[in-house]
Amino acid sequence: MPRTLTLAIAQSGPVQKADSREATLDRLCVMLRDAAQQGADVVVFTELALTTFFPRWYAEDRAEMAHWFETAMPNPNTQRLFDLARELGVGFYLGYAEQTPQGQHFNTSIIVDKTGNIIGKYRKVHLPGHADFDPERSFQHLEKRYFEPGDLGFPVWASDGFGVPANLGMCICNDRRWPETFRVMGLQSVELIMLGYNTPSQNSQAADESIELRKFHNRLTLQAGAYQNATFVAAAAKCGNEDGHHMFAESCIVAPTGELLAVTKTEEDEVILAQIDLDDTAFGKVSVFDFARHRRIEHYGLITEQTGATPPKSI
Ligand code: ING
Repeated sequence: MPRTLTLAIAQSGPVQKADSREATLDRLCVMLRDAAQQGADVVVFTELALTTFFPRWYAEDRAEMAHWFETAMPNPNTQRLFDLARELGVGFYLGYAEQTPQGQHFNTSIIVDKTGNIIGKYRKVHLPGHADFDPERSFQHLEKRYFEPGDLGFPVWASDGFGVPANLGMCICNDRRWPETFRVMGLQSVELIMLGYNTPSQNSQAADESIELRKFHNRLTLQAGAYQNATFVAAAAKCGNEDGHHMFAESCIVAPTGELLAVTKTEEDEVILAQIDLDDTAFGKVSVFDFARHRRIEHYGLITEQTGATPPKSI
């Protein structure tokens, strides 16, 4: 019995610093409705989908950034997204800035099933950039200033919350650059990894790095992660020009073979869809990436024994 799903990406165009949460929520609801009308079972929104990418802005006092964070989820502003999704019978992935009751701050995402229940939560583990103002950079990337590293690991949920039994995983943006992200979920038999990203078109430390190279790195990481773990990957960008800072798009849905199934064409709010069969993840998991048969963990110790690279042993 095939396990088909209609998977949608809801790519967000730019969200300006001055844009209200309400206006941004309106845009997400429009895309949710559009995706549902095209038959979507699940919609993947982006990283920090409710606000501008505020880690580009420096604040000496972190308390000045508090208004970018959600202290509850759902909350009075986002409840209507949950209600609409339940009414339309669509599940979704949503990225947002989380402030916990204990006062911790995370770059967070959730999976919500078709009845509006939160299946799972993920907190971004790999925080790029820096914690202090860096005058050497052409722009700031202060995720290490405003967020703590995620403390939930890389869970995978066995759920039929999207209408068919599926092993669901999540990550966020920079996580996709680290193969460990995908492999830890691959070792939990993940079949669909959802993520959002806000990726600047420029390298703040290397002005000569082309946007084409940065877009290549995006596809490379997503396609490799999908192929090497025999899983679907769905990645939703926030893109376009936010207050003079450009981020590229190319949101995409990747097959377990690593092939691109759908890619966005604009740098605006855009919905793309693909009909997928989660059973298509099975062949890779029992052949080239049959981990139990092929992996040799006795040789992998360095991956978790050390954090940074060390010089090679001298012969
Ligand atoms: N953004 C970027 C990303 O990982 C980045 C930061 C870009 C890091 C390019 C390294 C190279 O896509 C976020 N939000 O992580």
